[in-house]
Amino acid sequence: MKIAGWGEIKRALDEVSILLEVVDARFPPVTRSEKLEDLARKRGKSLVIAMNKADLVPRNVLWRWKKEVEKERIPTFPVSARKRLGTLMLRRGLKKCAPELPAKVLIAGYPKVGKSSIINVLKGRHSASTSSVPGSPGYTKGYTLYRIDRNLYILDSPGILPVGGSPLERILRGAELSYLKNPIEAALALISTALEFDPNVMERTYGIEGRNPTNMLEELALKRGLTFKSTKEINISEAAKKLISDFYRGKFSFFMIPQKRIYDASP
Ligand SMILES: Nc1nc2c(ncn2[C@@H]2O[C@H](COP(=O)(O)OP(=O)(O)O)[C@@H](O)[C@H]2O)c(=O)[nH]1
Ligand SMILES: [Mg+2]
Repeated sequence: MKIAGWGEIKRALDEVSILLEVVDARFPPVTRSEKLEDLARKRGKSLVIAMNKADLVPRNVLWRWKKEVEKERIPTFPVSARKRLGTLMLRRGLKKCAPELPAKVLIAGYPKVGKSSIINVLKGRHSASTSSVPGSPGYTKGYTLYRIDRNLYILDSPGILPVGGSPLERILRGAELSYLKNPIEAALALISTALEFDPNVMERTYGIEGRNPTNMLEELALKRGLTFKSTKEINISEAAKKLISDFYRGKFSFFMIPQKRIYDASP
């Protein structure tokens, strides 16, 4: 998928009155983009956060995150596009934040947070099919404007936010596997952070016990028969990729809790 340039995002922001930032409810602080939020703020746009994948986080933790983010006076809505939960509240919240109606909203966020899924739920089965933005001069090519109802329109960007940060942050932000320079380092960071928030996650997912991420990754390679053909030595790099792709598919999952040391921001 194409990476959106910041210039393109700025032009899209100029077309709307609200930015709907979609974050992952399991890792709200890591999946917020400070740069994106700053751009909206500087342009005087309202910011609303949707914490998607709320089905993967216990309700009390969701409410604690919501309270935490709302300390910054940012309206925050836990939603689950998959379970169709919270989307009515989100729709109402967006209209409440609108300086005038009908309102246009730019939806943005890191890859795989569920932007497309949210649009699908919001526009509903019976709504008109998607249309390209008609030749209005300011619009960036490839953007699609969805009509949610007579007072609400959502603008979707064809590109994804550039993913940066530490190897762990890149994974939590949904970077493509091929963009990870060192999958082993990234997988080890993922395991140790996951264990910190959920000591049983490796046992539950793979039946692997222990506390040492390196040993656990080796055991995963052994269990899955991931070895080099020639030498029969275990292939840790393949085990790392397997773990990361399991994480992307939701097979390996955990969530963060406010106030605990949030994550290891190692380079
Ligand atoms: N568990 C869960 N998974 C979701 C939810 N919303 C989206 N997903 C999954 O997350 C992945 C990325 O979703 P997508 O809408 O394509 O994300 P986008 O890249 O931000 O547009 C897909 O596999 C979805 O099925 C949700 O509310 N809960
Ligand atoms: Mg999408």
